Amino acid sequence: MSITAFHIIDSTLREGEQFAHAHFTPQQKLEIAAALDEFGADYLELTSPVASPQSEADLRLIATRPRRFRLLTHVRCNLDDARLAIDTGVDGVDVLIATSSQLRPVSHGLSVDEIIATGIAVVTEIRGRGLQVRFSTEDSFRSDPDDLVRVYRAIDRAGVDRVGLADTVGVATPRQVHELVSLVRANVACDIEFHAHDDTGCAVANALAALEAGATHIDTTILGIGERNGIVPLSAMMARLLTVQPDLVERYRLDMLPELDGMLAAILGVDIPFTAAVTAPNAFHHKAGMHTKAVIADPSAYEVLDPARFGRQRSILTGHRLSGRHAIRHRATTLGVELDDTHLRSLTAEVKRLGDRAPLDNDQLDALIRGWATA
Ligand code: HCA
Ligand code: CU
Repeated sequence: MSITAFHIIDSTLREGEQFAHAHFTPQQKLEIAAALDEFGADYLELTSPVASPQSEADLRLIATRPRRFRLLTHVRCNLDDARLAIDTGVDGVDVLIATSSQLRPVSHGLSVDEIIATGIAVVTEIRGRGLQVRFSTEDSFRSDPDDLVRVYRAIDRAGVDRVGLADTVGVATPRQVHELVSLVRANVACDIEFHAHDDTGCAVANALAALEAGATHIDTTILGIGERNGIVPLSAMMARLLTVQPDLVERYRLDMLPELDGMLAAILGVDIPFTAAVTAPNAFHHKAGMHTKAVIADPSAYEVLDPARFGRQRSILTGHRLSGRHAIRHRATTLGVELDDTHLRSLTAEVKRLGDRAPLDNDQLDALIRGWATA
C-alpha cells in the first residue's frame, strides 16, 4: 500500500533536549533551526516555554526569525500552559496528556472523561486563537484502545489539526503500531502524528508501520537523540523511505544529512554512532573480498542506498586479511599500476599474510602494490 502523506516534525529542540548530554545555548538552537530549515524540515518542535525562563526566551527568539518550517512548542494539556504557548509567536501548539493506567495516576490523576473535557477546552482555546493544534496521548501503546478511540473522536470533533500517538516507552511492535494507527485512522478525520522511542530498536520500523496505516506526520530528531536512547533518527527515517517510496523524500536536502548529524555530534561532544544509517563513518565502506568484488562490478550488488544521494562516497577497504584480488587490482589501477594475474595472486597472498598480523594502512598497502609493480 502506498503512503499518501509524510511530514517531518523535527523535535531535536524538544525531545532532543531530553537527551542526557544535551544543553543547547540560544546560538546553538538558532544554528540547529537554520540547518533544519535548509534541509526542508516541515515543522520544528521546541521545548515548552513553561520549562524554564531561558526556554521561553529561546522559543520567542526563534519565533522572530524568518523560516519556512512551522514552529511548534510542546506543552502539557492544560489551559495555563496552552495560553503561555499561544503567546510566544509559534505557529502551532502540541499538547499531550497521559492516558495509560501506568502513567495516569503518577502524571495527572484525571479520569478518561476529565481528559476529554480538558482536551476539548485546550484544543478550542488554541484553535480560537488561530493556531494549529495537535493533541497527543502519552504512552498510547499501554493505554486501553477503547479509551483512546473515545478520546480521539471527541478531540477530532473539537477541531484538532492532528492527533498524536506516542510509543513513549518504546515497547510497541510494528504490527501493534499498524493495528492501533489503523484503528485511529478509522475513527478520526484529522491528520495523525506518530512518536516512536527506540528502547527495543524498533523506532524506524514502527514509524514506517504507522505511515503505512495512515499516519501523516512522524517525529524525528537529528541523530535520534531524546530521552534514554532516543527516538527516530532523521537520517534513518530518510533512508527507510528512500528505499520504500522515494517520492516522499524528494523535497528534502538529503545531501545535508551528514552535515546535520556532524553538526549535532560536535555540539553534543559525541561521535556519530557507528550504527547510524547513512552518516556513520563506515556506512559506505565495503570490506570482505566477496563484497568488494561485486561492488566494483556493480555497486548496487551490496548497496541499497546510493552514497552520492547523501553527498557521501563509497570506499573499498583493501589492506586486511579478508581482502580479495579484485579489490587489490582495483586499488592498483587507481594508482596507475598494472599487475599480471600471477603477480596479483602473489600480492593478494602477501596482503593476507601481513593482514593476519594487523590491518595495513593505505600507505603500507600502496607501497606494497608499487613494490610488486617494479618486481
Ligand atoms: C515524554 C513525552 C513524549 C511526548 C510525545 C508526544 C513521549 O517525554 O514522555 O508529544 O507525542 O514520548 O510520550 O516525548
Ligand atoms: Cu518522547
